[in-house]
Amino acid sequence: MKPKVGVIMGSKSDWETMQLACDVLDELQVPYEKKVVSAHRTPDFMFEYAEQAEAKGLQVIIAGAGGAAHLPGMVASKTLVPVIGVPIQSRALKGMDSLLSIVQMPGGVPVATMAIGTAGATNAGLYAAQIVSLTDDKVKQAIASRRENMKQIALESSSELI
Ligand code: RP5
Repeated sequence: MKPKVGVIMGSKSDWETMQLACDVLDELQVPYEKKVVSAHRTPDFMFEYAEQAEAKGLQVIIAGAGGAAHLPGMVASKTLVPVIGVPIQSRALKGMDSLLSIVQMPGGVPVATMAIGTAGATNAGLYAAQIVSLTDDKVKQAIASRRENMKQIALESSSELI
């Protein structure tokens, strides 16, 4: 199936976090592709990827990066496909560097910035699926049943309090 979501990350070392976004997309049966695309190590490839995203049929791009995390913003500057940024939890500054690099976009070029680390990656997968679900009822149903499941688990967790 043709990918509807592009999951990109600045380095293979980001995969441990970014695989959580892919897990959600797998669970909700949203077709996606995943690639290492680096703003600093492969800048030409980054621009090519962004420029071709729409024609390839991507409806949304999830971009994870850490440290001087320029990937989401630079990709957003070269495409009208919505970009979701995931700040990777860096070792030196615990992801505050990544968060601030991604979230402080100048007015006019938006990036939907998620939380630092694993929660951000999971929510990026869900947010991307919600964008896809605007034109795909099967995905909408899958998201609704995931929410319902989460609600039941939370309600039942009261009985586990000791
Ligand atoms: C960023 O630099 C990547 O997104 C990664 O989070 C960080 C460190 O990359 P490696 O040195 O581990 O490849 O571009």
